[in-house]
Amino acid sequence: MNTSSAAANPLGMARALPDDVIAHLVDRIEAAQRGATAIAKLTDDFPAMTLGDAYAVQLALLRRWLGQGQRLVGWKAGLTSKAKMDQMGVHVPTVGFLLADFFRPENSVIQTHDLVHPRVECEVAFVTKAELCGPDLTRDQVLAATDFVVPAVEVIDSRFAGFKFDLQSVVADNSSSARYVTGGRARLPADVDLSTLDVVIEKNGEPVATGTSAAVAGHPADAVALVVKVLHGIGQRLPAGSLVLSGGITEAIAVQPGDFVSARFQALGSVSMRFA
Ligand code: OOG
Ligand code: MG
Repeated sequence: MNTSSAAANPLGMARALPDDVIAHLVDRIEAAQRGATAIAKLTDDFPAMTLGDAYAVQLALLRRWLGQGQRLVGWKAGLTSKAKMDQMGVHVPTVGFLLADFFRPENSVIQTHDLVHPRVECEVAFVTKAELCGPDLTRDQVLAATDFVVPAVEVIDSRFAGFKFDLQSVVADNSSSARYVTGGRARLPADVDLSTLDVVIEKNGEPVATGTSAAVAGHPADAVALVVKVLHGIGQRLPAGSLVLSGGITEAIAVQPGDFVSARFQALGSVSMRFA
């Protein structure tokens, strides 16, 4: 990836805050993520913060993690469905990075002591086989560059008190990324109609949310194109072999220690986990 400081000054996304304030905000976010502590949203103290500043914080945080030996495995779309946008009160899609450390295997026990207030959401995940870049990829270009799709559950965890934030704050907080679980059945994109997959999230055996994959940007591949477009705006490309989470299809569901969660995807099988 391009991690030069030029990339931290996103193309077309004006910056308002000076570099020392960006560095201070990276410290705040890193401390909240490491300590699993809720903090006030960043715009409370820095109301002039722009979306460009927010992505500068996110990319600086990524550089920091990579410098500590973490590995980037891909990117996620945030707030690509109406259900998610309405739940969070933020109506602009975002991106966040995915580190190898965020991964948890299917059917594993996910600890909550190192999370603030986790929520689960079900998403179609893409694994790419060719580089994707640019501001206006088509659905077909995304599908042609897709190696396979696989069902996923993302465990999001806002570091902001009450899980309440605005666009700038959530982007700086890496779009609430925390954990993700892939599982079920991997399929070739040509073998499934990705626009009409029904999904159900079950918690402790009860259905708690239902939706259909068209909810994310009209088609999950369009959500991937959106991710690539935002990446283009912040000077990044999506390399071959990336994992992309295309965004929560339904509203996110809060989980507590002891909860058993299973997300069932039409044609893709299910992804289950327990929280402790
Ligand atoms: C922001 C992250 C949203 C999704 O799939 O929409 C997200 C949040 O809701 O905390 O990951
Ligand atoms: Mg998500």
